[in-house]
Amino acid sequence: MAKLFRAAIMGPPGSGKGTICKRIAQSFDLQYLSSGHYLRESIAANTEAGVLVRSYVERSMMVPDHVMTRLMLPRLEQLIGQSWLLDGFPRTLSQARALNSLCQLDLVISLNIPYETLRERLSDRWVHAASGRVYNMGFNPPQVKGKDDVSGEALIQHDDDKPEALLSRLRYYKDVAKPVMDLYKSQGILHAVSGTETDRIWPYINSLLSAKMHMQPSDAFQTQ
Ligand code: G5P
Repeated sequence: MAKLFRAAIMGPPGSGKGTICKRIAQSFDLQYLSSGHYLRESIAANTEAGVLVRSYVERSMMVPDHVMTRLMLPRLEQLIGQSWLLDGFPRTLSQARALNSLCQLDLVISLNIPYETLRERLSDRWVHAASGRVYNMGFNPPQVKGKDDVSGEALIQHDDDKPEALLSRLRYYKDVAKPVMDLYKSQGILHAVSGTETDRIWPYINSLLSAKMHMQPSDAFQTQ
């Protein structure tokens, strides 16, 4: 039977979850599921759920747990028998419990990035609204200032990336994430990674994943 590996990345807004997940997915050939991506997709589709979701995401509020689990769990159910990586889900204890009832994670990486770094990054972040492509004027700037590389359309900055909104998002993140991290710590699968630069954190995450994925099935993998 195939060896399976299931991992999740947690971290505050701007901690680099998306950037790191894309690197992991590419390097380790894992399916990559981003809660933010699926939320934006449902908003763009303008479904009943999308309209509801928009009212939360636009105000940078957490989407209710029952909406999130309904959005994410069916996608994971379709991936039974495959290895995957979750970005931004679970974020609350209720989401973590719902996920646990479907399957057991092998590894959870928590990104621990100082507030000042997050503030600097997000105030420099610009996005292409239609596709969700993200740029950072210092780290990964667009080829033409203010324009999306693929469509050439204008980039925008989210209101919730401005400093006053960011501080309250980060406080809220800490409160909600703590019991989730406690749960994964008690299961022995939580690895916290601290740093200010994705390029410096990446080698550590790369070795961690390599070590976990090369363990014997009885040590690291489930076969479901
Ligand atoms: P998202 O889309 O999951 P957030 O707010 O959790 O949104 P965000 O802001 O997208 O996460 P990230 O993925 O952690 O951040 O980080 P990133 O986008 O890779 O990097 C941030 C910026 O820093 C980018 O510009 C990047 O280029 C740059 N960068 C990365 N590394 C470096 C570096 O080393 N140096 C520098 N200088 N720059 C760097 O969710 C959106 C909304 O959906 C809802 C919430 O409302 C959320 O706000 N939501 C949920 N609600 C409830 N439950 C859930 N499970 C939910 N999931 C999403």
